[in-house]
Amino acid sequence: MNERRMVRVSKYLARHLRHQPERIGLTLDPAGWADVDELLTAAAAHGFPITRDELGQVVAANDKKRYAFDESGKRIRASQGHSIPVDLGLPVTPPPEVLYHGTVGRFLPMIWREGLKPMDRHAVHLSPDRETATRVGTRRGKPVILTVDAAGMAAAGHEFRVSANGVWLVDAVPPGFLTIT
Ligand code: HQG
Repeated sequence: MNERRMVRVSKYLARHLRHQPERIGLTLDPAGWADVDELLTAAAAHGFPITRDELGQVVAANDKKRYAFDESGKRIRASQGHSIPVDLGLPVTPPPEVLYHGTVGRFLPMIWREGLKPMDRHAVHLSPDRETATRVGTRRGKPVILTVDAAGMAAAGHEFRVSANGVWLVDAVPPGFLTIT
């Protein structure tokens, strides 16, 4: 499977496992799981056939480990990034002292005013290191890295969860916990 095909399949999965399962008649359970056979059948029926082997390769080799099978291998879900409501069932986890958020300058006036909001997703995504945050910010332009006082937020009662692929999730980050470095 070449890189181009890998990216195409990954984007197709993102669309239907995070955002619009109904577009191909797929139903996710409340934790975001789709039945693998149903997914492959629905994709083929909607003009985008994927083999079981390709699916396995995308799950295993995807650069960010965006997707995961359940223990039986019969179900698949996105590890994070949903816009549809899902309860991933992740436990509340004490975060590291600081986490990072990569964004771009044009969002800063709003961010200083209202903090980080989930926007179209169901959680704010934070990165454990600056390199990852830089990659996230670069998607939108010249990256600006914000440092989040995660320990301070946790002490103030904010709940953090970490996805299967290492993305830290929180409902919101008030401006008082943000600094630019
Ligand atoms: C910004 C990708 C104005 C925020 C990445 C971001 C990540 C505000 C954008 C994952 C704001 C939302 C998530 C406010 C936040 N006013 N702008 N109050 N609060 N923003 O894509 O964190 O490839 O939903 O800074 O690698 O960029 O999809 O979030 O620029 O892990 O797996 O609003 O998506 O992963 O954008 O990225 P997003 P994100 P995948």
